[in-house]
This record gives sequence, C-alpha cells and structure tokens, in this order.
Amino acid sequence: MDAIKSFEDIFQQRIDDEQKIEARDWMPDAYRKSLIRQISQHAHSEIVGMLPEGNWISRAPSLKRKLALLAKIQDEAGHGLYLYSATETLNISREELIEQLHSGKAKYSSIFNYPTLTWADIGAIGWLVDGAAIMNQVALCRTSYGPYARAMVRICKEESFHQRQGYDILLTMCRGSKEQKDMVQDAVNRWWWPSLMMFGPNDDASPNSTQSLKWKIKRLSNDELRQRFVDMTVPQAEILGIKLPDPLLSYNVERGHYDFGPIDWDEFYQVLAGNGPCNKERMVARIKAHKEGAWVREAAMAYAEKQKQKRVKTVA
Ligand code: BYC
Repeated sequence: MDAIKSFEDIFQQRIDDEQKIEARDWMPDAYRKSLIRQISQHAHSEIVGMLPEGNWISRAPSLKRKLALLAKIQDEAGHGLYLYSATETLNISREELIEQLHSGKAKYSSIFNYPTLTWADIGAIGWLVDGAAIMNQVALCRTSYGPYARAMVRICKEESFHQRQGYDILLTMCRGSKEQKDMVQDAVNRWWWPSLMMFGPNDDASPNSTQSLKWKIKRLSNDELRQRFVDMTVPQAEILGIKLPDPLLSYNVERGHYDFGPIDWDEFYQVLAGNGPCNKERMVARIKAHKEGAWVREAAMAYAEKQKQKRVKTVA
C-alpha cells in the first residue's frame, strides 16, 4: 500500500512539477513567510529606489531626458504597487508592510543607500542597477508563486526601457567632451561594486538560498546571477569605451566566463546595518512622503466607498 503523503510532500511535488502555487492553495507557513520577506523587500526597493533618481528630475539636462526620467520613476512606483498587491495575497496588510519598512524591520536593496552625485549617476543607475535588477527579475518570472511571477512579467518589460534609457545617457556622454566621459567613468567607478552586491552574499554565505531554490522561489543562485550580469556587462562597457574598476576582471577561456575580483562584503553588511552613506536620508524622505500622502490615501478610500454605495443602490 502507498504511504500516505503529507501536505508538505504534495506541495513539494507540485513545485517539482512546475505547477504555480496560488493564493488560495495550501502552502507551508515557512514558504508564505519567505515570500512575504522577499516580495516585500522587493516592493520596498522599488519605492525607495525612486528617491536617488528623484533628486535629478529638476536638473535633467533636456526636456527629452526629463520626460524619460519621470516616466521611469513613475514606473517604479507602479512596480512597488504590483509587488505590494502580490504580497497582500499572502495575508498581510499594506499598512503592516509599510510599518516594517519605516521601523527598519524590513530590508530594501542595499544599492539605494548610495548618493547620486552627477547626471552620469542617472545613466549608471539605468545601465548597471536596472541591468542587475533585470538579470534577477527575468529569472523570477518563473518563480513558483503565481501572483509574484505574473507581476514580474510586466515589470521586466518596463525595466528593459529603464536600462536602455540609462545606457543611452552614458553613450551620449561618452561621445561628448572629455569632461563628460570622465564623469561617466567616475560614476561607473562608484556604482560597479555596489551593483554586484545587489545579488546578495555569495552562495555559501546565503542563509535563504537552499530552501528558496528548493521551493523555486529563486530559480538561480546569487552567484549564478552575478556571473551572468558580469558576462553581459563587460562587452557593453567596451562599447562605451570605459574601464570597469576591477584590475582582476579578465575572460577565463576554460570557464567561458569573466573572472572578477573579491567583493567588499564588510561594506555590504555595513550598508545592511544602516550605516551606508544615505540610509538615514532615504528613510527620512520615505516617511515624510508617506505622511504627506495621507490625504491622497484618505481621498481614494472615500471615493472607493462612494462608488461602492452607488453600486449597492443600483443593485437594490
Ligand atoms: N540588499 O540569504 P540571502 C529594484 C539580505 S532592484 C539588501 O541571499 P535571499 C530597482 C537578504 O534579504 C532590487 N539586503 O537572501 C532597480 C537576507 O536578509 P533577511 C530589488 C540584501 O532573499 C532600479 C540576507 O541579506 N530586487 O527593485 O535568498 C530602480 C541574506 O541574503 C541584499 C529584489 O529584491 C541586498 N542587495 O536573496 C528601482 C529582487 N541581498 O531577509 C528599483 C528579489 C541580500 O533574511 N529578491 N540581502 O533578513 C531576491 O531575488 C532575493 O531576495 C535576493 C537575496 C537575491 C536580493
């Protein structure tokens, strides 16, 4: 006689069979918690990620650049909304999620704790930060949780435009004056290593990876994604004619990949602990924006209530 399978076994079998898990399905509590952790961190990253770029809207060098930057930042707000909605399907409220961000309980991507000093930083963010984000997010389109996977498909389409606008800024500057090219080199020198840190600690120091890969929340490991990003980016740097700030970066014929130097993990953990160059500034700005937006949320709720009353009356 067949042994009776536990809920956990049936769940894992569904994952192994590439079935998507939906909000109404049974799932282990640890799977739910891990998803809430990852998706909400992702949502927080999107909305905190609006801040470093927001600094440059009023200083964009032309109308065309300003329009593209505005559209990109608005997209990021939208990505935050899709992701908060996906997290809410796991039985946690938006208010609780936002409280976790504001109290420092929830993380957001380390990358957004670095300053945007010049216009070239906006190009470098688009090229490197969005490039790293896409590398990670394309894999997440196949994540096992349906609402997260579906949000990712739409987000990835928009991220491609973000990366292109960044690369276009840098290409234009690299074809300009020596001062402009130097500005690009300086921005890339500052953003390269933090971009590699976005993928998280090395696999052997990543506490969540083993279980997340088994549950197919993550489809590729931190190191696999980081390697893919380096391999994709080096030829793009060559087209720009700039040097990536790593003396150990070289193509390894045997591996068929680029080797690269060691990452400063002390810096990464310092940023995670709240000691990056802009952690405090970001949280102050985020909390202020949330407070100042209270009337918009209240107005939206009042409007939704009115619409609901209207529908009730029509049905009656
Ligand atoms: N920053 O066990 P690990 C974007 C934390 S782009 C801060 O490997 P996991 C955007 C990690 O949470 C960025 N924290 O974790 C782009 C864990 O701590 P907890 C957003 C980090 O989850 C342009 C601990 O370190 N993308 O949105 O298996 C413009 C150990 O790590 C970071 C996503 O969030 C980091 N860089 O793997 C605007 C993608 N790395 O939670 C917006 C979705 C690690 O145990 N997330 N930590 O206390 C993921 O793919 C995975 O969560 C990660 C980390 C690869 C990031």
